[in-house]
Formats: sequence, structure tokens, C-alpha cells
Amino acid sequence: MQDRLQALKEEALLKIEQASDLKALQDVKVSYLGKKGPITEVLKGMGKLSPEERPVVGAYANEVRDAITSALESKVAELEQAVIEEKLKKESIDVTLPGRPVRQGNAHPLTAVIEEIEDLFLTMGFTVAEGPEVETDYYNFEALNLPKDHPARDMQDSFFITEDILLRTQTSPVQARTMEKHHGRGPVKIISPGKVYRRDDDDATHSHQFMQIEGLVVEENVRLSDLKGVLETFAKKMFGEDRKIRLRPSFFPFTEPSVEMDISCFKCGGKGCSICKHTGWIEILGAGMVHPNVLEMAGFDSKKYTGFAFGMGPERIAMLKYGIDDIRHFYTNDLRFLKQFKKA
Ligand code: 2U9
Repeated sequence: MQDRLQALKEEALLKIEQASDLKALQDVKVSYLGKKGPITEVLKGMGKLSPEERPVVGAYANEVRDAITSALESKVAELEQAVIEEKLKKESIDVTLPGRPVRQGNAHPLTAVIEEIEDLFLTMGFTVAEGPEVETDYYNFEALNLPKDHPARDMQDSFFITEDILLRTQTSPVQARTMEKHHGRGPVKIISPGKVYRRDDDDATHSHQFMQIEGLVVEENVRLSDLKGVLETFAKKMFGEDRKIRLRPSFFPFTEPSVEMDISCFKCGGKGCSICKHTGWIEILGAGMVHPNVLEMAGFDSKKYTGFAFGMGPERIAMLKYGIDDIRHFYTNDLRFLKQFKKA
């Protein structure tokens, strides 16, 4: 019996030695040490041995089992180590290779101009207010002194979703909503940038979707001269300290009086060139004193409070500032256009 055990041990140790993977080792384990394996068989037959032989054979059988178990364990460790080493060899990183540069993008020119304008008004104490692009007829028109039958509605051909809901044609509804939230108490001092929509045929200077930035100040004793001061500061910071401004009378349903603001041409300084169409002046925005009806509808006492408002198109501002000749460049995302606005 001892000879048989000795033979089994040698056979098993040889197979372990020759095993080339973990699966082969598992097979050896099952076939030699498993419940149906030869060593278990030998141990089961011990009953037939004499009382003197039994402990000797028993001890030897245990020794053989321990020898096979420890040979298996060390071979498993050896193979696992080999797998790790193989992996390390394959996956080694050459840290001396030059790095691949990450391509750096830049803000869209329209975003950059809007942020510049926002920053400028923030320094003058304004806060930024935003609101929904899908609006009700009430906030988009009625609250801005444009009742349903008002002829000035024709100036803004709109995208209606239902009879009462439309894509906003201006960001003014944000101002109306903000005023309501103030429950008739000033001061209100906000700018509202955002997308607006008008039914229009797209060409070099028109787009059915564009951006607007509007401003609104409501407080006691606010005057046209305050509006003029704020807009002059804006014009100088945006287009150069030596800019002059001029206000011309205009009409908007939500302001009275209404004005349009021109800046002296930053290209020719006022002498006349192609940019200012030989007038020396460039129109950049509309503005006015908030109409008393608008103040009252938003819950402000128009005898106590006055306000001014202005509105501009950042596309136009950006086109003027950077000499961009077609509004569609902003929306077609041609990288050759966009990359020109990378800051140094
Ligand atoms: C409230 C009251 C008054 C906003 C104003 C303009 C004049 C204006 C246009 C310029 C070019 C829009 O981008 S554009 O198409 N806007 O001329 N906007 S006053 O007046 C308001 C707004 C909100 C409650």
C-alpha cells in the first residue's frame, strides 16, 4: 500500500510540475485529492490493514496528501505570478514618449460677446435674469402694452404653438415676470440675455432665431439721463473710450418716450466710411422710459416709480466689433470661422 501511495505521489508531483496553466492544476487536484481519487480510495481500504500497519500507512497517506497539496499551492502561485509578469511586460508604459496635446477649444464668439456685455452690466450693479423660451401671449405681448389687436404686433411675426403659447419674440417677458415677482417694490435692475424667435426668412442680416440682451431698471426718480449715462458707459467700454453717443426719437409699444442709440463710427471716427454708410454714426440699440401701462400691469405704481429699458442684438454687436459680414456664420459652426476667436 505504501508503494502504491509512493507511486501516486510521484505521478501527481510530475503532473503538477508539467502543468502549464491553472486549469491543468485544478484537474490534478480533482483527480488525486478528490472524493473519488486514488488517495481517498487507499484511505478507505485502511480498515483491512492490521492495527500495527494502520497508523504507519495512515501517516504516510497524510504525508502524500500534504505533499501534493503544497506542490499544488506553490505551482498555483508560480503560474499566477507568471500571468502578472506577462501582463506587466505587455502593458508596460513608456513614460519617455512625448505626450499627446489635448486640443483646446474656445468660447463661441457670440457667447464671448454676451459674457463681455453681462460682465459690463454686472459692474454697474445689474443682475442677470433668465426665463422660458416658450411663452404665453400675455407675457410676450399683453404685459408689454401690446394688446391682441395692436398693430405693432405685426412688427414681430411669431411662431405660435397654440392660440395662447408661442416662442418668445423678445426677452422682455423675462423683465415682466421679474417685475411681477417684486410685488410693486423697487429697485429692479436686471439684464436678460437669451434666444428669441421670429418668423423671418434667413439672410446675411436676418435669422429666425437670434439672441437678445435687454436691460430694465425700475426705481423712484429714474430718468432718461440715467438711461443715457448707463448706455454711454456701455458704448465706451464695448467700442472704445473715445466713442460718442446720440439718441434719436423712435417708437416701441413698451417705452415712452422711445429712442434709438447710435455710436460714433469706431472705424473712421465720424468722418464717414463703408461701416457707418458714410454717416459717421452706427445704430446699436433701442431704449426708452418704461411705459406707465407696463409698470401698472406688473404691479408698480407708475406715479411713484419710473424706469428705463433697452434692448440690443448681440449678433449685431459682435458683427460690428469683429467685422463679421453674415449673421449665419454664428449658427453654422464652421470651425474655420469659430477658431478665429481663440484668445491668445
Ligand atoms: C419691459 C419694458 C420695456 C426693452 C426694449 C428695445 C427698446 C429695442 C430691440 C433692439 C434690437 C430688440 O435685439 S433687437 O431686435 N429692442 O429696441 N427693447 S426698449 O424694453 C422693455 C423690456 C421689458 C418690461
